[in-house]
Amino acid sequence: MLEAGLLDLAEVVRWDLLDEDGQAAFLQARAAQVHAVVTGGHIGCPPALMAALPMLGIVAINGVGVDKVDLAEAARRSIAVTNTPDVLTADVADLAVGLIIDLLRGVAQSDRFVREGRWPAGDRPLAHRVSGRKFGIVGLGRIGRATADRLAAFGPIRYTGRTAKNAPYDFEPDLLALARWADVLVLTCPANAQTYRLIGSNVLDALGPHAFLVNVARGSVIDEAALVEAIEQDRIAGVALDVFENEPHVPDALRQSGKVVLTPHIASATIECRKAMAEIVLGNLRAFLAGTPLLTPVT
Ligand code: 8YV
Repeated sequence: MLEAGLLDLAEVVRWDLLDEDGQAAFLQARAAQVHAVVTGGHIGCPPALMAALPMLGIVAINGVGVDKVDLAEAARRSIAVTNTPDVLTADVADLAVGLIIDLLRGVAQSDRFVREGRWPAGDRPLAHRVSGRKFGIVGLGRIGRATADRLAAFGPIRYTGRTAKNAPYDFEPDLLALARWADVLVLTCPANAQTYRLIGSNVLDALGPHAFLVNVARGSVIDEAALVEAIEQDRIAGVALDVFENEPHVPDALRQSGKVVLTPHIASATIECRKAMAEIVLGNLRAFLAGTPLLTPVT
């Protein structure tokens, strides 16, 4: 979808498909011919690449997260940065709800149980009720709000973040207090210096052995080593993760634990969403090439 549209606009070089030597050779021969970088939210534009492209005018992110682009450096060099807000909100919120239901009810595990022919030997152990649970949201931005609105059908909602929002949910400024209250803590905050490894052993212990954690934000928001330890020591009931510290690599301890539901960063990966995201990326690039106002500049 996106790549086909890009080919209509300009020459496209797939940087991610070049090996180290190929990347070095490309930069040596053609660095000054690159005017735009198109990238994913969780990939961004590495500082060394940005520095190596003297004519770079735009970094067009095919995603909402801007954490992997040095915005200050981009501003200093007058490089525009765009992202794709709004169009992915519903899909990410939908997946958060799906992960919660899977985590508490054991949907994926039950599927494996049937497929592997284990049913005739006996029923699955009982799972956990979703309805009536208390849901804590970390970051009530667009995605957090959409997630909260869906979860309000299941149980009470409280949220934390930098400031109280105009929302029909209780604001809890103290993350630890929110974790102590919640049965399910859902991470929907942006990745930045303030949220780096925000969820460490103190928050995991505030959640406790009967509570669950869901991450559809960024891997960097959780201290993954602390999480592995909490899972191995039964200090938390279960975890569902769509994002990881070092994607696409997932620690063995997470892959092997029966308390963990894993998805490979698919929150925005629907045909409808990716089509809408691609249209915004292409719209921004067309505007950049035409010198007209960008559709969704990151400010
Ligand atoms: C996308 C994301 O998977 O929006 C983001 O920041 O991380 C994801 O929704 C990714 O950007 C797709 O390229």
